[in-house]
Amino acid sequence: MKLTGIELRRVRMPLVAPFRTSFGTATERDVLLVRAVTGEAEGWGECVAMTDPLYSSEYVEAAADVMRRYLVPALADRPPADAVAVAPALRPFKGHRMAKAALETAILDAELRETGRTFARELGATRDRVPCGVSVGITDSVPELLDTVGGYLAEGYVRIKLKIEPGWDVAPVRAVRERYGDDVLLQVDANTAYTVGDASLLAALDPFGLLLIEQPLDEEDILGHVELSRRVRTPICLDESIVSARAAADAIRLGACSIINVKPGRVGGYLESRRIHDVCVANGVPVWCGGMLETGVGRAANVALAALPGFTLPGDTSASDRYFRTDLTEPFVLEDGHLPVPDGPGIGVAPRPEILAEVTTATEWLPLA
Ligand code: NPQ
Ligand code: MG
Repeated sequence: MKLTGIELRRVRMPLVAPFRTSFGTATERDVLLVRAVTGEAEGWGECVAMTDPLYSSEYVEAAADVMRRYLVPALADRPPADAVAVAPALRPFKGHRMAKAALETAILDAELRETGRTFARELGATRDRVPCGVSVGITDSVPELLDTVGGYLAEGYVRIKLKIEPGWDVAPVRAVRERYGDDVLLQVDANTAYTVGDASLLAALDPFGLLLIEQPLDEEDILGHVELSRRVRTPICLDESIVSARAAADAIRLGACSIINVKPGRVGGYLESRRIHDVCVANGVPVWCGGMLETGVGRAANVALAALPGFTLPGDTSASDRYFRTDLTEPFVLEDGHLPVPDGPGIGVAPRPEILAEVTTATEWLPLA
């Protein structure tokens, strides 16, 4: 594989509806796409950083900056023989995992396309479709939430995740259980909005039979999660805290969580995601694939990852129309609550040129040779 250059492409994708979490409300997705060009192919990666550093410290402008200032020049100095060589080449630069993940993914996609291999097979996928959940934002009222949840259940989603925050937790969970019953697979995500002092409040969710409580406390509060795990019966799942396979192994060993959400951007890529999967399987910890409101580019790769055998819980790998009226790629459509794992070379999809042109706000070419 010989890389000739990297293109950074900023696109603006309006969301079908505002998405509110404990850290803010998003009305559009500001996406940084990476296109890796080799002599024989091109590959795509989607950087999942948000416009603002509200989910984690990363944000789109910083990701573009670190790529052009440090990461791409490092690859130019020491051209990677393949995608496996990318992470070691970028290791001197601390953090910026979402930026590194997007670069590695684009290069891996290009490499696999050159040789006709699929992302799913390369990662070790064992299924050709994956069950899908949906993440439901905070709404202005409980009736509005019930309508939204009812719509998703009617579409066939096999699991509902409610975003929660102090003041919007027990009441919406109770309302969904009363209206839709105890058989609905239901979980909640706090995006770090609570403190360990809220343990009894979170224990009040125990009677509702939730699959898990996701990231209740600050991302650095590992011992707080250990303490909370002892005081709450519902399984604790970590998202923001799990930034690497080492962080996953430590959190499991300490008893901070009993379930892990894997987001490839958060952990620096799909190869590190596979290592987290392997750590979880070795420890008997269920793992599932999170989501960052990806376009079809990021979604395709996530669906391939979610097809690995340790992904035993439905992911946030929703259909394209959960977020976008028009996706960049051919849309992912829910079939019987599942999405098909792409079977074409690489990630198996690519942006549709006319749509890409319409939503692009900036492009930049970074030559490598
Ligand atoms: C989570 N995602 O699991 C995230 C967080 C999240 C699907 O719930 C713009 C871009 C808005 C990324 C809102 C889901 C976002 C975002 C929430 C990520 O914690
Ligand atoms: Mg989360």
